[in-house]
Amino acid sequence: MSTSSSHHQSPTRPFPPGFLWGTATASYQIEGATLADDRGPSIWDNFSHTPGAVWNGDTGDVACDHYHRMEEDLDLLGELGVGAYRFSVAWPRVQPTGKGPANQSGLDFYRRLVDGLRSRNIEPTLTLYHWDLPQPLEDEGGWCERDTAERFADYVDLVARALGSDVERWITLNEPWCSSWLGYGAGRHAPGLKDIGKAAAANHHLLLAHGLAIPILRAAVPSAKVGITLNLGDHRPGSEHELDVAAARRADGNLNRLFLEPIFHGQYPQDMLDHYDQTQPGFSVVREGDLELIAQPLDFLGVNYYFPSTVVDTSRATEARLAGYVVAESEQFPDLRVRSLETPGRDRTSMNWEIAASGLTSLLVRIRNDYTTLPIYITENGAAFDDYVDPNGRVLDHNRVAYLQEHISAVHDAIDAGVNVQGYFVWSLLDNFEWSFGYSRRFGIVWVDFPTGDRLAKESYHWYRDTIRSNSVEYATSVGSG
Ligand code: IFM
Repeated sequence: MSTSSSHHQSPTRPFPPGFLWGTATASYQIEGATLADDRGPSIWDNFSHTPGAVWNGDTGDVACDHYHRMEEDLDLLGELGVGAYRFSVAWPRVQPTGKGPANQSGLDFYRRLVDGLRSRNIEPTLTLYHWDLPQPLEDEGGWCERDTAERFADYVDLVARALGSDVERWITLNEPWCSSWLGYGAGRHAPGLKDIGKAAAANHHLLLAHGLAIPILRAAVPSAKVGITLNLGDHRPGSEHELDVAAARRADGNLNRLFLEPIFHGQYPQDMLDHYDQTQPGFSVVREGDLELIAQPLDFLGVNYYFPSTVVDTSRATEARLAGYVVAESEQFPDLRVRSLETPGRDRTSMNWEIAASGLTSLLVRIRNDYTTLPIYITENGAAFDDYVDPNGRVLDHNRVAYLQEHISAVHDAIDAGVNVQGYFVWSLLDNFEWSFGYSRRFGIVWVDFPTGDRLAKESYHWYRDTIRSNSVEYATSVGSG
């Protein structure tokens, strides 16, 4: 592509040798073929077919049809030159009802994918759960029930035995905060419940599932590198007022500390336990010994970062408006008396997420200072923009290139500060099903023409290929890094 060389004229910052570059996707968002080869229904099939749940009534029925176009997608990865590819396995392909023996044709699909990656020298990074819970398990209470964690452990055993040492890195869960708090608390994700007590119970049972899976993975695949991927954020108070500082602490407690503290310190944060004390079942589902399971040693931490948040206490919304902010409802934290602020004029993505790469650096430094010195992989980072194919048949997504450059540079800042970051995965390889936003938000570095499924590499794909080749990034000087 003609534009690619011009990106590398400014001074560059080399990454350590062996730094792992990758891209990420997830099963329900790209595969389609939801009825193929005896796959069972998942909570996202049900939810997306519920009128009003997803923008435009979009579903994952066809998605990017990756199930049938895997070879083409493998070639895109090969030409990109990534060292690793992060994908997820759909539990209902492996166990159509969430229980019982493996469905061999489901496992065969992932075997072909793993072999296709290895033959291109791309390390498979496998996420075991990226939100597509088998619907029959939800019918029995889903993540509110302890039994679902036990069922997850059985499923992990089947996948680990089938794919074993051909998979380098294993990620137990993707973003358990979304599964629990968006799925059972805010009702914005499957299964669409709005029950804070259930969300808290789901939070714990997801972490328990992670804890139960670790020894199973280690037994089945002694060489396995095991980790978990969390979506973490950087919460800033909108003012120095004590109520706003406390609101930022509550948001941080819910999104970050409810996951980081049990995993790395073997305990739930007391302020959050106090906050959810009256909700039922809430954290009363925690049993003796659970936290020891959850806090078992890991080999790495996966961090997904997209945007920072500025928040105030609900009672201080008027003051925030007077200070020039736009005050938004905070659907993410329905019970926390928190409002999100938007600073007019700040660059935002088409998700309306503020662009501020410095939040990634400060988050990584904080993880190192407060939680762990384990290797960190940025298992997702990227941006949705209103892309289009221009009359010359190209997608010139300069805004995505700028976003990626700033954030990769922010990763470099963290490495310079001594944080042990060993890899970075762009979300996403392909435009795909963006959950409740359907196909209206494009995160890919490859354009997908829905519904024909044709792929077209965007400018950001070529830019990322050059970045991987040079193992370096330009100094970020542009907007949005404040
Ligand atoms: O598309 C999602 C992904 O499934 C999980 N992390 C955030 C992405 C963008 O919203």
